[in-house]
Amino acid sequence: MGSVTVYGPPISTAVSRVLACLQEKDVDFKLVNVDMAKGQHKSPDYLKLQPFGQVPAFQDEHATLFESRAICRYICDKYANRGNQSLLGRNGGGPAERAQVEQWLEAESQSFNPPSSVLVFQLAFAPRMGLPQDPAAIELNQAKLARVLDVYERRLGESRFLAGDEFSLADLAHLPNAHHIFAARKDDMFASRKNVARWWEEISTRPSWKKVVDLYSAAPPA
Ligand SMILES: N[C@@H](CCC(=O)N[C@@H](CS)C(=O)NCC(=O)O)C(=O)O
Repeated sequence: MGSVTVYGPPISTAVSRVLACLQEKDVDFKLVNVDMAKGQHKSPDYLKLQPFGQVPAFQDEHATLFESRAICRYICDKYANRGNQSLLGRNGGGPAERAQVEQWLEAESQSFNPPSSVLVFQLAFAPRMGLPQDPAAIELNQAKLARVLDVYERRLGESRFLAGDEFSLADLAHLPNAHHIFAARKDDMFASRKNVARWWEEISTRPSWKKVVDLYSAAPPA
């Protein structure tokens, strides 16, 4: 197997999404830190890997990629026979099963991520960076996220995981933002919804995710 390199601090949500996928797929990787406090993510060399100057960037012998969710899809396709083999739907599950995963991956990216990433910044990273919090942004995005979680609550009353009865990339993609919201003691948004709380308990205690959280350190926020 060729070597896989991920560039970026593991505590960054988009980086840890890719790391969670690699752990779930049991693929070895090298992690290269990018010192964002020093602006390394905007350096000419780094921009050759990630033209928007963001983390993560990803490289293996065949591809140089950015965008965490696209990287995760690539890892699942390329390492189809390794680790968890149903992250994009079960083998033989067909297009309808894959489409369910894609649908909920899009829901994560288009509906869950916008309010939750504002909350992650406001609640987790702004304090670490010594920046003031914006109470109006927190309130607005908590309300937006609550509406998304109401939809999840109904869905998770019908199935064990978002795309069906198997853990998939769609569930995995939620782990980083949800982790930071929990760490900031905003867990009541999840705990007050029975099915969401059950789902979160199940996905956040997977060994693959625990290994990613173990990589979090006093690294600068991203
Ligand atoms: N949609 C991108 C988002 C990447 C992103 O926003 N990364 C943040 C850290 S989580 C970053 O690099 N921020 C620094 C910047 O935008 O200058 C992905 O999923 O990879």
